[in-house]
Amino acid sequence: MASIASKRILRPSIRPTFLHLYTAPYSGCSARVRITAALKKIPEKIKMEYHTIDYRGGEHQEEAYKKLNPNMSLPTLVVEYPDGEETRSITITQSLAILDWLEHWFPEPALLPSVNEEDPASWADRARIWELASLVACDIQPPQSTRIPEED
Ligand SMILES: N[C@@H](CCC(=O)N[C@@H](CS)C(=O)NCC(=O)O)C(=O)O
Repeated sequence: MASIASKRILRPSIRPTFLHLYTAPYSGCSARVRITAALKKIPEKIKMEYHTIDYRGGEHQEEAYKKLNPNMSLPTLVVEYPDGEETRSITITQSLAILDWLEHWFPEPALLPSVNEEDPASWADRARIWELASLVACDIQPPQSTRIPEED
């Protein structure tokens, strides 16, 4: 009798095939994604194209970019993957979400220390990285953004 496992229809594995990273030279949020891509040597592992947006010239507020990222912020990552004969894509905004996606698909070298359940110091180490990343991305950078109007 055939086992249940042998009856399972396995899909061919779907993997990302092309990354488009939209960044700007003076954007710190973009820089952390570019630095991560360089650290993980991602352009050597997958086709990748960098698209430089003229942030100071307001290109991130133009319709073409707004369609990609309605928040009109940088960075944005577009991931292409095959689906049968078609090429589909997903779009990821927010630098920390992009870093998390890159960490999953390109785990080496790791951005986050792994947690050893026997070792509370390792719990703290991983949390510390999230604290620092959140401090910059959520507490420090937003007030500096030109998207937030200055008080009169
Ligand atoms: N929390 C967002 C912040 C994105 C953000 O504010 N990016 C800046 C550049 S560092 C931006 O695009 N600002 C647009 C503007 O000021 O109009 C992230 O981490 O991606």
